[in-house]
Amino acid sequence: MTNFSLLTGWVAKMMPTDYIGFTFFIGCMAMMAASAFFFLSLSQFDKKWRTSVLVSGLITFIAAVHYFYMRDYWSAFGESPTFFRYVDWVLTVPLMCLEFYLILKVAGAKTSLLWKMIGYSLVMLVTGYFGEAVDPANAWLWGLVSGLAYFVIVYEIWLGEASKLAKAAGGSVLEAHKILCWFVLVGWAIYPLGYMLGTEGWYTSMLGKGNVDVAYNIADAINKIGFGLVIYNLAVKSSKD
Ligand SMILES: *C/C=C(C)/C=C/C=C(C)/C=C/C1=C(C)CCCC1(C)C
Repeated sequence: MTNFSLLTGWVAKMMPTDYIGFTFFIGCMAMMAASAFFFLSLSQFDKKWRTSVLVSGLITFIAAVHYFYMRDYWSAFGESPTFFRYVDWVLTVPLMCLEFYLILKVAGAKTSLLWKMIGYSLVMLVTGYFGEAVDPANAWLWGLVSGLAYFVIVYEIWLGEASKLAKAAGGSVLEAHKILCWFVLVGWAIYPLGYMLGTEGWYTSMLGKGNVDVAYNIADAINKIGFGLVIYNLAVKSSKD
């Protein structure tokens, strides 16, 4: 009996119909595989690209660890692991800002750009956390503030200082920057949608209630692994020429 509970303590039971749990499980494996891929590819690149690919690997690796906990939390409590979710984002989104900065360094990006982007993303995430976990009665208001910070990020990379630097860099950096911009505009937009499905607000009558975790898990896979692959691709191209 003791052995049995010890065992079940290690591996929580997964119901075959638990589709949300399934996406946590797949997320865990995908993030792990992506990390191995990025880390093991490092030696093939020029020194100046290694840091960027390393950061891609760190993003998926940090996510893999959080997915391990989130999967477990979900199967134990059947609730959204909101806390782990936001800890993951607070670590990985600034690393994605770092990716923008690193590739734009060739055109003379300054650290002030990096801190600005990290600042916006922290406002976006902290207010999102307040709306989901601390003050859900005003979820729409927190979501609005978070959404504004998100638009500032979109503006910065599409039209602001970052976009000017990308144009100055030209070539494969500009190409990669453009794809990353699309990730932020389209891929990141899944998160506010998930948020509206998971919280109560004026939008609930239009969208209904849905499962926030499926939306977030799909978005994470697209954004963390896809984003990393864009950087990987840039490093492959630039190490050749
Ligand atoms: C790897 C994790 C990533 C790229 C997470 C990104 C998260 C967002 C872009 C979240 C945005 C939100 C809003 C724009 C409004 C509602 C609250 C959030 C935090 C879900």
